[in-house]
Amino acid sequence: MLVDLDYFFAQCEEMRNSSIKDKSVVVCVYSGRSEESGAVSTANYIAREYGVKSGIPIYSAKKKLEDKDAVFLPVDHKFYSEISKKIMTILRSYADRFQQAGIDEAYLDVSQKVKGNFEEAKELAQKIKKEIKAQQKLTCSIGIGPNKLIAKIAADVQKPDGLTIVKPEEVESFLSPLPVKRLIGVGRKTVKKMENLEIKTIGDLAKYDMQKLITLFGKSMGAYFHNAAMGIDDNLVQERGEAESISRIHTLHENTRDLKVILEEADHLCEEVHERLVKQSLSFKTIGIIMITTDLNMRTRSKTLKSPTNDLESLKKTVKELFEKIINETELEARRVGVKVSNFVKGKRRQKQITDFIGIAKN
Ligand code: DCP
Ligand code: CA
Ligand code: CA
Repeated sequence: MLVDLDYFFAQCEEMRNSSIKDKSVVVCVYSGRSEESGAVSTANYIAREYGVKSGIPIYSAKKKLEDKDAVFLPVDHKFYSEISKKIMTILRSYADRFQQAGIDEAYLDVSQKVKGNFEEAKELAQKIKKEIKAQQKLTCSIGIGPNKLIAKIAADVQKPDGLTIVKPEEVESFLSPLPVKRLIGVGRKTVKKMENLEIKTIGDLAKYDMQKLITLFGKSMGAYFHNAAMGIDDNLVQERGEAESISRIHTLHENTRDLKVILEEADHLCEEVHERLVKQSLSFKTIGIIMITTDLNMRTRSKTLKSPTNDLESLKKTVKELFEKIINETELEARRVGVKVSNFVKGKRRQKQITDFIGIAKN
């Protein structure tokens, strides 16, 4: 799930001084150049009804609220950070895995806690909302989905004080009518570009030919847009300080170009890396090798698989391929060799889908 506090800075101000609750509250970043120069950081929902929102100039917010009962306050980051910290502590206690994603939002992987049951996840979310309300007097909006992408969009569709659950079988019907700008990475320019292609909704995008998207937006963005529109997202709820890759590197007994010697060592390294993966129940999509040659240059090669795996034999096989390649690309001997996996996915994977990434090899 994604938990996002409603109109956060402004709500903190309301909490601190409940007498402003029924007015328009506008939190401002004053630039100091003149009395009114600067921009709106955020506003409560009353002010939003008059068109006041993050990013607009303060003078324009003042104009919109000219004859309304409104309060303009300067940002107080220190105060919001303290509240944020307290809320994050509460949220963390409810999650199997936790990732703060901003001052007022966090991803909670609760899959194990609710045993994959969305009804139970909903109850858990209600409990979380209640606790935040009781402890900090703040409301939040929560989105629940089969992955981070869906959870984030779900949290955004119903605000404030919302709770939106999107079960796996509802992903398509949930996403398809939404405008493409709901997807992370689809900014104003991309919206324009897509509009010219008659792509307005996420459903339009999902139906659009992936190869064409790749031609238009590049390999990685094209594939991302396609997958995102289908509701596919393999990203892990990433605990802070947790490794984004696992690697092992070893100095050879003597410098060599003998593939047999190198692969023997590489196999060991694969086994060590694999052991750590199993312990953390992680699957990976990207496999890399490292070779430090006698000139002390570090050379790397990597390959991204079509779908995640945690299979030792696949790891060894790809590592072998990559070393065969790299050895042919230099005259020098290897001094140290390494194996690295990244692009993690938690636990067992769903069945492969035709829409999965095409394998991409890069250096
Ligand atoms: N913020 C900011 N400038 C922006 C956007 C946000 O200073 N352009 C600050 C103020 C917000 C906080 O970050 O309160 C959190 O941002 P959100 O995007 O989550 O927006 P809000 O919490 O204000 O509103 P919402 O209820 O839509 O989540
Ligand atoms: Ca928010
Ligand atoms: Ca936010």
